[in-house]
Amino acid sequence: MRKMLLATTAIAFGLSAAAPAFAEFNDRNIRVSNGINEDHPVGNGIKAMQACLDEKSGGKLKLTAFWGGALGGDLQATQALRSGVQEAVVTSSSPLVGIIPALGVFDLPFLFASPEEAYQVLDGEFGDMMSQKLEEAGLVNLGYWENGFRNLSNSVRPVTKWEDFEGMKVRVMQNDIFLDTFQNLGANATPMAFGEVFSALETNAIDAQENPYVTIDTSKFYEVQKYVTETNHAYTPFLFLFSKAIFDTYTPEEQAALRECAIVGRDEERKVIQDLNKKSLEKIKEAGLEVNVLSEEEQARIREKSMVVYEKHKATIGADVVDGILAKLEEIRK
Ligand code: TF8
Repeated sequence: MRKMLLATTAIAFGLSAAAPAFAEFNDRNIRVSNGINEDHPVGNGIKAMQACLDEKSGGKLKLTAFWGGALGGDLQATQALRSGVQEAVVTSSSPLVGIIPALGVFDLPFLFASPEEAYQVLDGEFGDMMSQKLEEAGLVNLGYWENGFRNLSNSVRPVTKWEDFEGMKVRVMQNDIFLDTFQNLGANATPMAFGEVFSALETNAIDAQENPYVTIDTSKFYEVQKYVTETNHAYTPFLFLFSKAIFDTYTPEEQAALRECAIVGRDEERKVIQDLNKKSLEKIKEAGLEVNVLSEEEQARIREKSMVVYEKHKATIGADVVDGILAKLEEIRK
């Protein structure tokens, strides 16, 4: 009897030890909305994130990515997260300033001077502080992925100095800081959702747009543009946002896996961008576009002319936020 009991205990014990190691994980289908296309480095990031999730959750946490704005534009998708009807989005911070004005700090012209500098600010305390504000708006920021340094493309003339912007119809994101930056340079700036940009360029409803090389490449803007100028006028981050309403229903293990794997994905995405940037520029040139790099002198003139935008938007962004990031950058640059 005693022997039998022992044996049963051993079996029960053995069973529980062999019980699924992923009991803390439920089958989850996580829809991730993207405005850009799958061949953008975000695609590589999502793959790396999925591999990490597979390992941690035994295949239970599944990302299903949607591309090319199939689930709506950045803003629309973000609102779907806030109301708890969609899980995730990879979005630029810029179209979200109507929800969280402080995010406008990243739109200030010529704020960051290098990707490394941006990573230090975004992956550190300052980035955490902004994530806190996002959380208050119902959005869990799983990490700062990269959109990157933005350059100008247009169909009318080479831009080599700020005077060349005069009267140019430039599409800007739905964001007053970008609007003012280009208005201030003499352009006729038009806010527009990303999904409308290609056809607006194609029909000449607008002359110009500004985005990183990898986007000019993967969204095929080079097919409908003639000139590119490396302006590096702003570095915009991507946010990997999760619906807080949905996130809060997940187990702590699921939440931790998502947070950790989003960082694995981020690192892969940033790495691929660095490589693709050069290849995209080559592709743009091969497509026959004329590429200009602003001289240091012209870059300095544009930067100086753009500084009025900082003062104009400081109160809306929050003086503490603007002063905070400038102090941090000063510290990094020492
Ligand atoms: C823009 C942004 C976009 C991204 C993308 C739609 O120009 O840079 O490329 O936010 O997700 O609107």
